[in-house]
Amino acid sequence: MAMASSCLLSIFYVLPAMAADGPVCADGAAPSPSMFAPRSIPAQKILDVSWFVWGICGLIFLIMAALILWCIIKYRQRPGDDTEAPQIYGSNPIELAWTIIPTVIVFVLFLVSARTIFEIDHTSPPPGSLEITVVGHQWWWEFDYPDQGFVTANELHVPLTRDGKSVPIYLTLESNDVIHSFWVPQLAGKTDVVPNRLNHLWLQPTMVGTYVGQCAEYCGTQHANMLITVVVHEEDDFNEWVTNQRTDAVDEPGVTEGRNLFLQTSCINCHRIRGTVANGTFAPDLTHLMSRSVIGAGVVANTPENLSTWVFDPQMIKPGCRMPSMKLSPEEVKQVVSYLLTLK
Ligand code: HEC
Ligand SMILES: [Cu+2]
Repeated sequence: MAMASSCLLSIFYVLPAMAADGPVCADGAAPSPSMFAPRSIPAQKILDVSWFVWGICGLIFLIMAALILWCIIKYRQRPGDDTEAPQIYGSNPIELAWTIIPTVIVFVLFLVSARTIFEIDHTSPPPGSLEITVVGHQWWWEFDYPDQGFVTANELHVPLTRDGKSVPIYLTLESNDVIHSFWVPQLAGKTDVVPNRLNHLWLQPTMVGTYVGQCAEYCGTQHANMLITVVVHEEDDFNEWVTNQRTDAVDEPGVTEGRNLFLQTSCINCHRIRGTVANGTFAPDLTHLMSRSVIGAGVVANTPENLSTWVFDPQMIKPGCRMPSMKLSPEEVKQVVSYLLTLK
């Protein structure tokens, strides 16, 4: 039942982040939040077991529907026949059959599901894995790369291979506030993100590309705009991305006013920009803001216009989000945004 409903969900999911001219997979397919197009080892295993369950359930359905139809037709009331049908009380062979056969079927389903669960559930990182901590916040995602020494938001970047070998990605999921759920259907099963608890998720992509997902546990007003983008890179591109993320923000010339405004406003209490005094951890790390394609966890594309609207009043774009309008004048917004645009 749970499996059937999640399949339906994934078919009907609509993601605002999926622009028609957006990124594509290595095989040319547009990102789709469908578990029927797996691009990762655990997602493939989940699909395999779900086909198996669909198959058995489908077969039961066909047999039962055929039997019912046959009974309806064969034993229908004929004209002129008013006699009562024979009343049969109890039949041991029938009772046994409809107890034993379903028990065997359920047992087989149990064994097959349990095997898949054990294959997918890693309580410790598989050898050679890249470890990343995912922190759910109302209503955005924080991605910490402890071994690489940086933090980013909303866009998870991972390599396909390392030294020619496929890399397992081992996520540790934690929440900063309420229960969220991390779900990128093409890459792995849905896993809840629970306060005061560490959950783990293994994914191992099989194809370069961009994958979409979203928070799958109702977590407040902006739950629907808590989207996830996962970018799977070739090894070299990933290393380049990491090298860039590790650097501190550079002081570009020409944006001193905007920079000072940012550093003198309470932006710095919530946001971090490495290499400056801005040290907040309440909100997304902005050190490499412009390396991301979306803002507000996918609510809009990361364009200068959207950034201006956001800095002027984020509530216009994402009502209820945890960033207040900072009451900057249009001139100040322009200056701050020209500074933000240098955070490559
Ligand atoms: C009270 C804390 C707080 C303050 C102060 C604050 N922000 Fe934010 N900001 C947030 C939160 C929380 C988010 C994430 C909102 C979401 O996606 O739901 C955010 C998101 C952003 C984003 C989008 C980042 C991304 O990757 O999605 C930008 C840009 C931004 N803030 C700029 C600013 C600027 C500029 C200032 C100062 C003028 C500022 N913020 C002040 C809390 C704050
Ligand atoms: Cu959520």
